[in-house]
Amino acid sequence: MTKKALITGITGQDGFHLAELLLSKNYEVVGMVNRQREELGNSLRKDLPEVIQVRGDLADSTSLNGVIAETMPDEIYNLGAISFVGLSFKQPELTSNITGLGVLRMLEAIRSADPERKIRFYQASSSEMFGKVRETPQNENTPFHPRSPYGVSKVFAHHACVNYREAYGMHVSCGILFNHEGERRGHEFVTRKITSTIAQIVLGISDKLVLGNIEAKRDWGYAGDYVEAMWLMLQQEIPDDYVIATGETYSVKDFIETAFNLVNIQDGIERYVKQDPQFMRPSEVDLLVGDSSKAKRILNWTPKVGFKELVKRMLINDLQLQAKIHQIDLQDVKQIINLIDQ
Ligand code: F7E
Repeated sequence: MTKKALITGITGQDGFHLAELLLSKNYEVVGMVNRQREELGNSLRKDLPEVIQVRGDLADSTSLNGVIAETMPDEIYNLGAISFVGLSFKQPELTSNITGLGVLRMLEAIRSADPERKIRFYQASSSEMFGKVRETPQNENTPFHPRSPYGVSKVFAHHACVNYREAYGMHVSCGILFNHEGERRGHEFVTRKITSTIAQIVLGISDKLVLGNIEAKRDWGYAGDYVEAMWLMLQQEIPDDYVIATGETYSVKDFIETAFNLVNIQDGIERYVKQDPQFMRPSEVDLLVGDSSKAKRILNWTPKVGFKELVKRMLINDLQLQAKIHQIDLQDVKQIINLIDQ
């Protein structure tokens, strides 16, 4: 029988990768889109026309009740959130409402629509919950110490999920995902900002890369690998929480250096990187590195794309994209791409 999945945050990076994965497994995929993301919904319609789009908003419980009652999916993946940590400092209430309370609204909507507890629910928890880390590497038992309104909201949502699982016997699993990037990453996130700007520098369109704190270290994986873990979690009979990470950590500076090296630019940091306090955060997460051995043991999940390969993919994609936007002959760019791809 065809399974039906409902994805919130379908217009984001993970929504795309997950929808693609589920469609390849013959799921019927329903994506929830809110009014602000309608334009992105239209472009998703071109990329993945098989996805059925429904209107709904994590800020509005009436709409969530309606979407769940109408679709009655087998699986729900809650990827919708205000997910940019920097913005969460400027809009803490909005972030708490969507990223935190939105999850509670979702859980309540499922609880009343599905008394038989058939629906399986995935919550996108985040390594940002570890914040000022209490131990390294971080695993499922590491205490949380969030450092941003985003992290605080994710902790609230995570605890709400555990509580609904324990209190009402709901099939709720949380993936504590470390940073995951790729060709579809939003331009506000640091990896995409770096690869798209370096692509512009290579093509002579830009001459500086303006950033905040480049000493921060992250455990960076590939988004396409991470959505597989989400799906695996919901295939388990027993719901649980899992850390999803590569187990390797690199600084923002390492990411920049790797990207400059790939395009053969020497002293790229000294020549092009400028610091601007507007990109610094009032409180920073200095170091993240995850221990995903539980996911390996129980889900048989391991990441496939390593750090250098991730930078390569993002850089090649941005070179092609920038060439297209600025009407630069792709043949000229091919030489640089071949260099990166060696
Ligand atoms: O920042 C530093 C910044 O915004 C990474 C989200 O998906 O992963 C992501 O959160 C680091 C931070 O991601 C700039 O201060 C320096 O230390 O790319 P990011 P994030 O904050 O780690 C987690 C797992 C999530 O759950 C989130 O939703 O880079 N940094 N200069 C900068 N960051 C940005 N964005 N822009 C800069 O110019």
